[in-house]
Amino acid sequence: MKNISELLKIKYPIIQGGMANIANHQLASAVSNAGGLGLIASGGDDAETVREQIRLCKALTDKPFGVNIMLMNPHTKDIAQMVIEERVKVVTAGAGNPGIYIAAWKEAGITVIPVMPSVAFAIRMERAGADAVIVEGTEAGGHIGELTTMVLVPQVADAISVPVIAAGGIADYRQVLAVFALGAKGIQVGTIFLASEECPIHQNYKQAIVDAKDTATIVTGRQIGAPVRVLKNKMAKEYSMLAKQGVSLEELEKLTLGSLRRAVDEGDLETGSFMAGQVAGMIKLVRPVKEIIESLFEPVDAYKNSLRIL
Ligand code: TUI
Repeated sequence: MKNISELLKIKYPIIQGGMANIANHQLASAVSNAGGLGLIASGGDDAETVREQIRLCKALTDKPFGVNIMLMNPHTKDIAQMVIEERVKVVTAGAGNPGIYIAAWKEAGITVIPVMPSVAFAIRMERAGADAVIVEGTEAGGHIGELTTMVLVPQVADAISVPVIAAGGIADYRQVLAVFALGAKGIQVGTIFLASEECPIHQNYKQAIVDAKDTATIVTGRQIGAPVRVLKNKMAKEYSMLAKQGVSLEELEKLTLGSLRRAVDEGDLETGSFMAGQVAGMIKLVRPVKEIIESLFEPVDAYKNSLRIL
């Protein structure tokens, strides 16, 4: 089995999460230049908006980077075609089933990495031609599944033969060691990059991550099958109330993406939706992307001989 660094032609086996409305060319190029795989998030954007970000990213790095496709996006079909035209190297796809696009992406030489919340879906995606899978535990921020990283990673690693990339609950080198021990060959992290100098979000959002305690996040919308993890605030309570009242999934998506923009662009602490993983409680500093990546892996190098697992 190829390791993740070889598969993606990167220095460290780390992918930056495809955070909607946040992960633009600026963050993606910083991560790729620091030796990870940066991702441009498509969120709810149209294909031309994402194409522009890809071109801006190409101008800032000659290293590989990828595009994350959020499959609930109504523009998914156009974006799926556009990434082929733009010769994007890697596509990650979450919040749905990318099955119908995989053959065309593979044909175009794209490395395809779907995000999964369950073993059954991982088996289906391996059969459909996925090159690797991202296994995302419920500790993660944003739209999540039910199972924890601790429980899901070893089960998926046992069930498939393509490499597993663990996501959800990773913000320091101990958690990197833990997921490698569980069978992962790489990591995807999002929340820790929110607290990076290069992350293009409002200062209030970064400060909210730095200030967060262990119990700072809650999951909204679980009752209606649209669980989204955010920092607790007035907006989170309102969202929960609306979800209980049976507002449609489409309405809730609009509300979520609208309020995410208020968090990201305006730093609106009351009505913004500050998506974040449980690890927000561990993050104490805003640092450059390069320093974050090195801090995740350099201690791992020092420990790996004694642990013999990497
Ligand atoms: O997609 C994410 N995280 C996200 S997307 C997002 S933007 C958004 N805002 C409001 C509503 C919806 C989205 C914010 N955070 N993570 C990847 C992920 N994928 N987590 C869970 C899944 C997933 C869930 C079900 C993947 C596949 C799936 O089912 C596939 C099937 O057909 O069984």
